[in-house]
Amino acid sequence: RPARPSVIVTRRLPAAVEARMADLFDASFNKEDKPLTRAELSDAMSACDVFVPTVTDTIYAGLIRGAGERLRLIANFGAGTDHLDLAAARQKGIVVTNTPGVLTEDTADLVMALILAVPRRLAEGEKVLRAGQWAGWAPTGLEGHSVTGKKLGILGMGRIGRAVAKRARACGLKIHYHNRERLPANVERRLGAKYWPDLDAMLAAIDVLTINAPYSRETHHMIDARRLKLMKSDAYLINAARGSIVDQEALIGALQTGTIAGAGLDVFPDEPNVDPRLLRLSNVVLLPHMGSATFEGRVGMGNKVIANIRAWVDGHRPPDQVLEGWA
Ligand code: 8YV
Repeated sequence: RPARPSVIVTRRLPAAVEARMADLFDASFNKEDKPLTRAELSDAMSACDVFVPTVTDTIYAGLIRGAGERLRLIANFGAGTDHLDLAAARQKGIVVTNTPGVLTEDTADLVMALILAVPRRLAEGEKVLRAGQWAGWAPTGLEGHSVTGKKLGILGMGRIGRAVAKRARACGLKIHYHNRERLPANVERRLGAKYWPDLDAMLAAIDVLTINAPYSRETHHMIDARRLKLMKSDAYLINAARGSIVDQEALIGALQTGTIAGAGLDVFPDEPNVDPRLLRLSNVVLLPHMGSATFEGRVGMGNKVIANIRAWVDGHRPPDQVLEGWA
């Protein structure tokens, strides 16, 4: 392993992170800070020891197979690894790392903000005010729905799901969850969380659903037309995980016809394209994938990338090595 590996980062990172990286490694960054084309990805992956992609780079199996033998580590800047073909990386003996943990609280804050913003119609209210259409206080003006006392269903009870549970509990919501595995009893007690082994049954019982699961073959379109119909007509859906966990066509239909009451979306199946039908709906709050978009979060993610590369250079197992099938 080279003591000073050549590292290619596909985007720009916070200045302090770039400076540290340039100090430690032979690092280069994408001055234009826009997603690389497939051909540019291919060139970059053959010209470095360590490749640092982000969620805007789809690293297909073919790109990994075609990369030069030099590439030994893909140190993803981000927690989700669904844009990387882990099986192909493993086949080639390329180590993959990610940046979990440092974006948990910020992402949970954004989810909590959406859980409050959608039922309370905050985005609609701001739009009215900015448009100069606020005629003054009225007893039933912009009447939303209470959050306190409602049942929150958390789909995916990993780090982010648990951090959402803590916040939601403080806001008076009752915590329900569905997860591949049940949490230990003491964790359930601490979070006051009720486990539902059957997702369908949970969907029928809750008032707000938040999706906090990784995207994979198993979670693709996990929330589809059938499951949306199981939800109460006054229930809300929040998604700050990955757009394709929800069947977007089915969601748009459900929002248009009142199958559910509203949605808060920070992620979309084909980012940055947002279906224009969503833009026309007033019962949705739409955000441009900003769950972990804080200065502290991005510096934390950058430092994790650096720690993973340094461990690899020193011949240790990187702290955030991703195993196939797990994010
Ligand atoms: C990141 C995310 O901003 O970490 C993730 O999985 O979805 C985002 O919070 C993005 O992935 C950076 O690559």
